[in-house]
Amino acid sequence: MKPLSILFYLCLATTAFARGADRPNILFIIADDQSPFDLKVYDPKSALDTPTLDRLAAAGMVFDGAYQMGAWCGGVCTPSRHMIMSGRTLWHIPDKTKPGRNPLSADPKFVPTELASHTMAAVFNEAGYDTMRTCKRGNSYAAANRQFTTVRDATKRGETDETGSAWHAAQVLEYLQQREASDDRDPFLIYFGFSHPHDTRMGKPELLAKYGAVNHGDKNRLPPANAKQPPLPVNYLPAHPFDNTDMNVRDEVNVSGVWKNRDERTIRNELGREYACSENIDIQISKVLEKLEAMGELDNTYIIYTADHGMAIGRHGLQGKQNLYQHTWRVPFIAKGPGIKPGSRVDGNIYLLDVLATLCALAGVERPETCEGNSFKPVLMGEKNVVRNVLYGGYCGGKKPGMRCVKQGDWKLIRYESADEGVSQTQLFNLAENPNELLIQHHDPKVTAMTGTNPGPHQVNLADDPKHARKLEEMEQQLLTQMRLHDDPYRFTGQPMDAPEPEE
Ligand SMILES: [Ca+2]
Ligand SMILES: [Ca+2]
Repeated sequence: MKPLSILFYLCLATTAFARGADRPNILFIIADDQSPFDLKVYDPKSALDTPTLDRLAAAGMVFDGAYQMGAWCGGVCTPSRHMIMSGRTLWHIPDKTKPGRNPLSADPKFVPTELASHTMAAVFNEAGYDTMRTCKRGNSYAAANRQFTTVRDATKRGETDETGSAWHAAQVLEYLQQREASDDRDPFLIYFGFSHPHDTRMGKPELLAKYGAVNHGDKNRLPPANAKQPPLPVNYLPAHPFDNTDMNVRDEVNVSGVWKNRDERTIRNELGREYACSENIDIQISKVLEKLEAMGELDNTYIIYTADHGMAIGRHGLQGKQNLYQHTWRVPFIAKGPGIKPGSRVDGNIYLLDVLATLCALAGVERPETCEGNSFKPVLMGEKNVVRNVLYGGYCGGKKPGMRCVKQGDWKLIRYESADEGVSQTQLFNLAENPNELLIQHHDPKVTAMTGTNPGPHQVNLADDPKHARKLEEMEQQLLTQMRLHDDPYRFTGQPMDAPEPEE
């Protein structure tokens, strides 16, 4: 290379470095325990008001196919947050306990040692980003969280600004204030997490009143009925029709305000509390977005809104997050930023574990070798609709092998099995025709009288319908393929115990 051209490249490099401020900022917002179907962008009939998220969706892209891959423990948050931080799949992540509840967690063939130094904040620190986080404590990935340069974590589920969601927003606002005061132009990555609407859902009084709910804490009585409460979900059931392998997990039996109750008053009150907490989150997000706008940094910031997993609260007779129905397996996912077409909507077929690879691609940062996710930047840029065709989910926080699901196109298979209890159930749904995964129990006149739904004859579990025997077989095969691909250490009855090389 001639001296002149070296000088030219040096100048270019210096310019690129000086223009570090042009690299996009990232604001990653994550709620704790929120079903996508709570939000108007996913259910226009929902009573929940989230004007900030509605505006974000109108200015950005809404994903109809965003999923979290699952959990090997009842605290679904824990593996979900490990997958987000590391970009690794369900059986390839560590656990906070030893021995890990993921049977592969101690095997370096599956889980790299020193993984934390290749997680989100470590990667962006290395690239010259300023990294900051606020979120709940506990059921998280502590070693990855510590990598953020600024950490303001605390669990805030109270009914006041100091003890609730406003506290998390205050941490971000203070951080931005300091950034402004010091004229810091480095790009930032802010992980803006909330502790709500995870229970205990202590709503603020004015928002509870709006949704007709009370912070119910008396196990010996039911909360008052109130016409302002959100209606029962369309797929509400008074009980789950069978043992799903983890019916006695804490979320199903011991959440304050719900416990084992599935009556209309309890469920509608709890939904009101969930909505009160979620609207408060929306209000807090608006403060941060306004601040970014006032600082002139909003347009150069990629904003992602999501949740660590969905939630049942009465849907299918369940209360918690320990299931693989769409309301719980899916997550809300909205993205806005440079190059993203306003008002766009895609399937995406993404997992939360794809976020790290995507943020790296958006920021022009090299992704760590340990990251297994697919970048969905091509989806954000309008070049593609999906990043994969088949989706896999697993849950085994209770009995083993537990629950698994697979989705391809409109078809979804869920299997439930507990060898000890003799549980063995299979569900097959066509989600285009039965998007709420209605079962025969949803057709009971006592149930339809409560929900006001009028299910069609085909809106049932199709697994035992001989017309769909071939589809069932195809989906069973697809499930096995996905279990092999992801090194799922368990097998269901009828599946070979082999361990072939993962397919390309
Ligand atoms: Ca959670
Ligand atoms: Ca800085």
